[in-house]
Amino acid sequence: MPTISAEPYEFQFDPATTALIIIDMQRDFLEPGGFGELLGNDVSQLRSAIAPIQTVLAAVRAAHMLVIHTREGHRPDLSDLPDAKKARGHLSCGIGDAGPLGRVLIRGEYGHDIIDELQPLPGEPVIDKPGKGSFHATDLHSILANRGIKSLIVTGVTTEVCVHTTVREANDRGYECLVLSDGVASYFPEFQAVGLKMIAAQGGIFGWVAPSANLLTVLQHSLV
Ligand code: TIU
Repeated sequence: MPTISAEPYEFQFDPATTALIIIDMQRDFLEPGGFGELLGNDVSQLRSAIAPIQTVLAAVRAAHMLVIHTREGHRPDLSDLPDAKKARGHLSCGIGDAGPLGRVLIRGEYGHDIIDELQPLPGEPVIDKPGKGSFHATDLHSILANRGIKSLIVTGVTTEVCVHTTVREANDRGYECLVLSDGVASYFPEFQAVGLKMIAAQGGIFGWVAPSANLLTVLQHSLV
């Protein structure tokens, strides 16, 4: 079984039962004018995750492993948008409103889609999720179960919001999660650091953490 050097101890996985999940690498979070910037964030903070995810994505595709993409967003009629989420932050331009990248966080809009660098290939499932977690109100668990997936390699944004929520949901559903420390990013450097610590602390209370290089070394060897 391939074994990756990780915190708090080695992560063992079978590529046939492991999926890469790329969480919410959308223009709305990474590009100026999107939801992330409208919330008051410096969106340039998230760009560090792009290159590591690109490299991992290529290696995982070459290993014929399952790749899952997620996008946070809502139906154009806002029927899946809780009042509490719409109201949060008292934004003058918030979810559903017309913004520089189209209607903010709305499915089908330019800002809602995945950044050019990480566009899905045909056949790779894209999970449209209304919440922060990737399991809530989606068919992700069903798709993973039907493919016999037991472990997740987790990347995307933001570390302490959608990545954490998804890892916590996955952990309670019995998945083993390896979070790639350079493949996730936060608008807040201190949240990035402590968010990663919180996953691997207490013997791996939510999962494992490792830099993408540790995964790449193992994938390259297991392909030879
Ligand atoms: N605001 C923030 O940090 N994140 C989100 O709203 N969504 C995700 O993390 N995808």
